[in-house]
Amino acid sequence: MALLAMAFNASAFVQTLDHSNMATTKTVTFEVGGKCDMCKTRIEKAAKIEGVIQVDWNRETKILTLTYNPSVVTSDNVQKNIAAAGHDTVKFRADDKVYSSLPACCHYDRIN
Ligand SMILES: [Cu+2]
Repeated sequence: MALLAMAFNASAFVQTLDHSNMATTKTVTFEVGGKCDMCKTRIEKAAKIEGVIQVDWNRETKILTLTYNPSVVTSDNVQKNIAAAGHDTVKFRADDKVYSSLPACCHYDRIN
């Protein structure tokens, strides 16, 4: 029983570290083209690559807030992955073919 409690506490501790160690995380914001809630899901899924801690895309402002570990991943890596999913970012333009294959409701105004 004591052993079980210890194992449980240990995993909770690791999780806390991931989110509170500010020295190793960086938060940036940048614009990402998108339109609806489907876009939000797609953008945030594409942004969640290794080293990304938290991601939130605001449908109204088109601003993505990204918290990541800069020793694992860069903002450019994340932006490239978002563009590959069909969404323009400030730095990378999505492939026209991928953009065209998005559902009609997702055809946002291109920003790049
Ligand atoms: Cu959409």
